[in-house]
Amino acid sequence: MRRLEHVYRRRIPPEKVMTSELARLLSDLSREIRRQIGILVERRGTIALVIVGDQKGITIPELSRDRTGILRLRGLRLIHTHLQGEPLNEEDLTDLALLRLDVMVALSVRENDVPGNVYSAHLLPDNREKKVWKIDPASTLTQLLELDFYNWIQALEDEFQRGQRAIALRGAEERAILLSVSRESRTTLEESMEELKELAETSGVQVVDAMIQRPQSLSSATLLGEGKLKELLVTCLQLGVDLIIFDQNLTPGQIASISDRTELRVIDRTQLILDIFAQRAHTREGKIQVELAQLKYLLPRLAKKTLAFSRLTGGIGGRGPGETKLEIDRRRVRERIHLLEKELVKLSRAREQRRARRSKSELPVLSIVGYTNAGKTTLFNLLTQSQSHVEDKLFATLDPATRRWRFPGNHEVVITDTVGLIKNLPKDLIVAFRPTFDELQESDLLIHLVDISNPFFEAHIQDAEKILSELGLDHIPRLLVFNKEDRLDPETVEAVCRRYATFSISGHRPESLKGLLVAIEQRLWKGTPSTTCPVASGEFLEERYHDSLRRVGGEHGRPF
Ligand SMILES: Nc1nc2c(ncn2[C@@H]2O[C@H](COP(=O)(O)OP(=O)(O)OP(=O)(O)O)[C@@H](O)[C@H]2O)c(=O)[nH]1
Ligand SMILES: [Mg+2]
Repeated sequence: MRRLEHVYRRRIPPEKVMTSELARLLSDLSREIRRQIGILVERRGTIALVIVGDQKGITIPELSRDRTGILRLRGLRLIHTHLQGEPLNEEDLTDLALLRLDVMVALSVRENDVPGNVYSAHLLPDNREKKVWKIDPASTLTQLLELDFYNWIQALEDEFQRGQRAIALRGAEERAILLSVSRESRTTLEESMEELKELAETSGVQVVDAMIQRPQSLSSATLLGEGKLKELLVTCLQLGVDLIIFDQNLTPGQIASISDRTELRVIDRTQLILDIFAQRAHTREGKIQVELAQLKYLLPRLAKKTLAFSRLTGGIGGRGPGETKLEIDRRRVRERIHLLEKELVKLSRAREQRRARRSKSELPVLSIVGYTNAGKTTLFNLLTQSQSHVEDKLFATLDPATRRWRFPGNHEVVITDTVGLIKNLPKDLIVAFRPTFDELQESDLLIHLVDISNPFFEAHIQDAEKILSELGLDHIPRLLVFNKEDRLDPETVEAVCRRYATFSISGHRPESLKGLLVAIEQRLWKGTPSTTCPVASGEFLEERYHDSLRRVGGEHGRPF
């Protein structure tokens, strides 16, 4: 014990990996106790830790996690003994990667007193072959001692940083690697990944890489197997990224174990969507709803006290609506949830009154629903000549807008623009936005708008229908309408419309709305069965429609 303790007093000159005296000492001690012995050495040559293992290996205890933002090598190297002269094994390489060690060295202990082969490996900067580490050929202690360690490690660090810089920085945005791990079909995963990219970009994240993994079996703890986890970490190190966004929703335990193993920040699809909502909520009610959803999502995950969340206080995932930061303390989270819920009840009373006022007027209510980015707000603006915010991003609209609109023949309706739908809409979000969605219950007609130019529009129709029925809205008459017809050739549009027995419009061309106006009028005032499809045929295009289109919006588009 005393001799082992004395190892701490040794010092290695900064320009050397090791000294021959120390190598000899470790080897002798190892042979005597028949156990591996390892030392963790700092850059300046002091010995941070002496570890005694067993015959086959050593276990490195939890290291301090002082990190300063960017991911880099830890500045520690591990030098340890191997009793049988065996080369570096899988566990050694795992430690090298997961702990981001400067270098991993194994010294063979031989019976005849002289240390035998020396094995070493180090991590590699970004490279074309996508290699993670380099295992050096077996060498001798003398060769190892010849290495100018100080300059070698500086050069390696420089190369890492060059690799990180090679990805152009777009402002102060966050950079992330997207990851999808599932047994589903590759096309499904690719489709979903495309959407995740859009979501990430919408929330202001620069996507540096996107990986899809379809393992034979899923590891319940980390989803990814050990080997993939290592690769992921080294890729992050090579690219200078410390944020991973999973396309799958992770359990609290999975988030905890992945981020504990890798020290990366890990967020999942739900958190990303919540983050976008947090950035976009503008009204008081919207902000409260989003914060409530975030806190409810966070609460069970706080039980696992992990880095994942302690690190999230700043950036994505830890962003509350407006400039607020999400609270990390469980008790305070509970109190806050309670407070927000009370406020929501108050606000929903006001909403109730507004709704009562509206229903007294007995005007039919028309709501535009559909997948996010379908063009709902564009159509709403066109019809009501409003200036609601339109953007080629997901979830441009969070706060539903409502306007009164006069139809041809003096009919009046109330039109509502709504929050976009998306597959796997987080449960907490649906609960929080319940009052908003509940308002849709008052609708007399839902216009289900679909972006026909989106390659995945069929899945979008299904996803939207599924959510509508989950929200208990499937009893309301629905009109499926394809939007953005201007983006495809007319034949394709026609074929799709025929298949779905409906028609198409373009929110960018007012003259394309005739069929829609006819259809709405028939549904709302003439009781036409909802299965037939009134395609805008010549006979419908009476003067009054032309007239009404000229007046689209006009003085009738006032807030209601
Ligand atoms: N080419 C073309 N683009 C359209 C059409 N309608 C809308 N867009 C564009 O599609 C994008 C999304 O439009 P929005 O009206 O914000 O879509 P939304 O359904 O309200 O989206 P969220 O509120 O985010 O759910 C914008 O860039 C619009 O300019 C159309 O008919 N043709
Ligand atoms: Mg919108």
